Amino acid sequence: MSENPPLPRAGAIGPDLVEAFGPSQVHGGPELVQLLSPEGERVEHPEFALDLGDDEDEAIKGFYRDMVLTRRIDTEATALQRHGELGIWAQLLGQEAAQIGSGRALLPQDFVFPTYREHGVAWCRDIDPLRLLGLFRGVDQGGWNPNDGNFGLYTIVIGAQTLHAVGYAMGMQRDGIVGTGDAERDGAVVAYFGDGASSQGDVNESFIFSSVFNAPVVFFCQNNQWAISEPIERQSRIPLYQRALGFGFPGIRVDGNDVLACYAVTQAALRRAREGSGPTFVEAYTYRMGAHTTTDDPTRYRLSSELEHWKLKDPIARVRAYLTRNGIVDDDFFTDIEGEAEKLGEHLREGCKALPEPSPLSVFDQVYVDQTPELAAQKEGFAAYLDSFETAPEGALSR
Ligand SMILES: Cc1ncc(C[n+]2csc(CCOP(=O)(O)OP(=O)(O)O)c2C)c(N)n1
Ligand SMILES: [Mg+2]
Repeated sequence: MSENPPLPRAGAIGPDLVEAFGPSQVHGGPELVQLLSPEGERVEHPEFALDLGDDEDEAIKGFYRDMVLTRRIDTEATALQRHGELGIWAQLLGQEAAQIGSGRALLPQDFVFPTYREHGVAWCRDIDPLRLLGLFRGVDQGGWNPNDGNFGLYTIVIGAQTLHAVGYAMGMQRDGIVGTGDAERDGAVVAYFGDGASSQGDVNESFIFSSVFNAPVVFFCQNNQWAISEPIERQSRIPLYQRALGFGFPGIRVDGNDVLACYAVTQAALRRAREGSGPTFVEAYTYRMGAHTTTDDPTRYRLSSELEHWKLKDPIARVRAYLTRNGIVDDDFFTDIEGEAEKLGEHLREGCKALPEPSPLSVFDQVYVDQTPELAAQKEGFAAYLDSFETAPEGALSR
């Protein structure tokens, strides 16, 4: 934890702004794009209309289901870690709207570069959540094929995936699948990262490359207010989205707990990228309600009143309020989803324990597409070493 004198938490966007402009700057400020209030009331925004196709109610019901099931994946995985079945788990509690809203704005031809917390986006890309557990159980080196669902592997090295994203987007430009006017083919890339990552050199270099090469990228930053124990005040003196202007592309701050606004803003940014107009920075203003990971104890560095404040902005509760208040669903709708969540929980609990243990030699098989002679020799040597045991050493995996 930092030894520096504490900065005021007011506004979480730099004390000077709140001092200069007053309470309107607190908690996101007036620039925050919102389409659904924390009380579940629809509000309009002059620049971002909600375009959910023919059946808006059905789409919003779908978002609700996605968010509830994603939260269930998260709570089951957390419990599995507590039972010793996973080595670690990175919770997304509180960030469901940011992930489902942005994830559902993607088209099949878009490509995603996630961090380690994007379980909701993985859900939108049809990645079996059991595959996420394989990684956190330590029985898999990646979990899924990135070409299935155009969803890259989880990246633990903070910010590194933004470089991969820009490189991939520039490749798409060279493949001629950006800005052709063919809506079935034109694609874009979304790079997910956090508020803490915004301070990394890699991320800032990505901004520059994407800007000067006009790469089709949406930088989707989930500002969950914390980078482990470092608060947002230690990352920026201005709202994060305002940084984009300095790099030469637009930045937008959206209510990250509002699934409708996250959908609308990401959709607009993706459309812009696909049509060849370059990158956009989206700052989803949200909150990490859980711990950084299961190894972390947030009560050591933040006040419970902060969490209580954000609980009132819960991303799932506001959609539930909207659906109920407007008579769009009845109780059966919620009961059915609860039943689905139970089944999903079972799938995860049973499936996790049944995940196959990897052979120690498999580590040599997925380094290169074609095995190199050097690696083949190393594999042979390691196999001979394993064979030298009359009985397998305790705890060792069988070949
Ligand atoms: C290059 C690098 N430096 C440090 C770390 C250790 N680390 C893991 S998570 C994290 C904080 C990231 O915070 P943020 O970008 O806000 O994402 P969040 O975890 O809040 O989603 C750090 C410093 C790392 N994984 N990689
Ligand atoms: Mg963060």
